[in-house]
Amino acid sequence: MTRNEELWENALRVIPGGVNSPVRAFRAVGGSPPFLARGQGCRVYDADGKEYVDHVASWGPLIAGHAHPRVVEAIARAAAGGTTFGAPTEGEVLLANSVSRLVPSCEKVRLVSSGTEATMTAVRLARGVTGRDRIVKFAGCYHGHADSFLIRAGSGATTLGIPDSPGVPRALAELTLVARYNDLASVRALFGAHPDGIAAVIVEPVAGNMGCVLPAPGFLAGLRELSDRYGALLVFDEVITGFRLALGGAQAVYAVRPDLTTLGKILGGGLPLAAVGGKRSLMDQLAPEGKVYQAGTLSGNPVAVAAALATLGLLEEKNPYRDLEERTKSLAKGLEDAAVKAGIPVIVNRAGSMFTVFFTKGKVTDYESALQSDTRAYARFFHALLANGVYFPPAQFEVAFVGMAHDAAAIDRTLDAAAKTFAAARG
Ligand code: KE4
Repeated sequence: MTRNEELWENALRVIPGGVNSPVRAFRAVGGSPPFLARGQGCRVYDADGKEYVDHVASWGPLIAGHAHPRVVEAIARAAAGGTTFGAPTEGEVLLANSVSRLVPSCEKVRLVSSGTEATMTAVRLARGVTGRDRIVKFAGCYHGHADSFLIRAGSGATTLGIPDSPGVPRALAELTLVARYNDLASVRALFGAHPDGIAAVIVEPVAGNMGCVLPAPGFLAGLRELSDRYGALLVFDEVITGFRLALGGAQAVYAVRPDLTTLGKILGGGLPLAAVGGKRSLMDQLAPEGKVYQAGTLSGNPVAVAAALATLGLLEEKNPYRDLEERTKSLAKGLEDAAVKAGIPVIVNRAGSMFTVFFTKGKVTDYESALQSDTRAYARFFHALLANGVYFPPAQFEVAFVGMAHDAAAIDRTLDAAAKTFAAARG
């Protein structure tokens, strides 16, 4: 029995599904996951010592790669001075100022420990400020696992076939209205039905949780206009796209300014840290300044803040976005060319350095079209890459990433593995 198999058997006995987050369990692709023991740059190593080029990047945070020396050093230095105080620290002020400078719509920032906490806070704040109860989300978008979001949710909820989770009270679920991504008419209809009842529209400005789906021209601006017309807040969930697509996130790329923004993943540099930010007039409604309550023992944790400051410092200094765009564009084209050569229907959707290989013929522009993908073909693709030392997301409805540490040798290995995989699939 390999070490991976031993660990898996033990994990299944003591952890639900053997994992601490469902998408890690390989349910969508079959088989059992390797236990990762170490990461360095763009490579990870499993419990049996096998090396993989990592395109999961812990589902997005590791734009600077695994164990970046400057991040590790910042963490070690912070930890040596104490790991948490439950009191204000200088680092939190420095980080809030950096976020506000890089994402100007975030005039004020509240730090939390996960993307779910950030989106949960944003929706409670919107409801508290507007006095309205309904929210609009989009089928296939995933905003973490707070009750109001587990309605037609993407990511692991779709992967596991539970986009509407048991345990969410019907009375609450009914307050989440679901629109179709890239379909402004579906949003207009919901506002028409509830002209004074919608507190917020929450959207992934580039979707990552139905696989990568880009906003159609005018879609985000249309949401801005509708939200303004009906007095709802526009919330950009930039937990994936924040600091991924640009230093200013998707809102900088698409030049649409939301009322509230949620950030996470890259912001924490690999440690548990996320944030909600927005207009001063809105953020000051949060306790203790305002009455909308929100709290967290480890919110703004000094070690996580140190990782965040080191990561944002790296991104500002290196400004890797043009290079990441070019390298990811070239990888995406190589993957598509290899599939076409083998006669396999594949569409690669890409935004910056996030992308998804969809096994489908038609364009993927929303949840319905994403669900047309051949998830069994994706599973075969995934395992063939894994066997060749390339680690892709273990689910069709996720995004893969290229980071600063993906060197030419890593990209070549991914392309070679994909070409071999497609050729073998052609038979
Ligand atoms: P967390 O609570 O997992 O930190 O963040 C929730 C969240 C919020 N918003 C967006 C746009 C997100 O993508 C996420 C989390 N993403 C998934 C993967 N697509 C996290 C991986 C997992 O669930 O283990």
